Amino acid sequence: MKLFYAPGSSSLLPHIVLYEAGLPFVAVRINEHSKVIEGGGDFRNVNPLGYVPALVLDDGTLLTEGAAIVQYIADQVPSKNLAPPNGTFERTKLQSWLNFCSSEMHKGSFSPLFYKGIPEEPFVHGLRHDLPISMSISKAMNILWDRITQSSMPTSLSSQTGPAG
Ligand SMILES: N[C@@H](CCC(=O)N[C@@H](CS)C(=O)NCC(=O)O)C(=O)O
Repeated sequence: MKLFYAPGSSSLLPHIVLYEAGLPFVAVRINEHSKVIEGGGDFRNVNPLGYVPALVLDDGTLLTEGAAIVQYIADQVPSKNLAPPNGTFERTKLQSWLNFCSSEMHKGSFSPLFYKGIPEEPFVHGLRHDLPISMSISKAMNILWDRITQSSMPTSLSSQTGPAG
């Protein structure tokens, strides 16, 4: 397997899970802005969507979306108990958290901070563009923090209730 990653990005999640799984893989670094693969090549020829993480299986199949990739990896090594078995409610709760992290936190809250065109000036056309971003971050972080502090430290997100309680 090949994991295409960029430092300081959400590709850290499947990177960690691959180590936890103990599966052999090659980590291939890309520049997320220029889309150049370290060692040569255009990353868009690997993943036309242009973003990491991207996992290329040994048969050449491409898998994208962090939430799906980590579950795929976990399912390769059921003995490691990295995720509850498919079809159980525990698995559904894990999926609930993963979806919360990728939508509410990642794309909904933090991604806008990395847009190159984001203006320094908080007012654009008379509207404050920074408020929705900071409110979204604050809401998502509070939900996550509440869940973590309401219980003893979780060994896995699936052992907790979902984001809604
Ligand atoms: N929906 C994707 C989003 C992945 C994503 O936004 N990756 C960022 C790094 S954290 C990226 O590669 N951005 C560069 C781009 O979108 O061109 C997922 O959940 O895996």
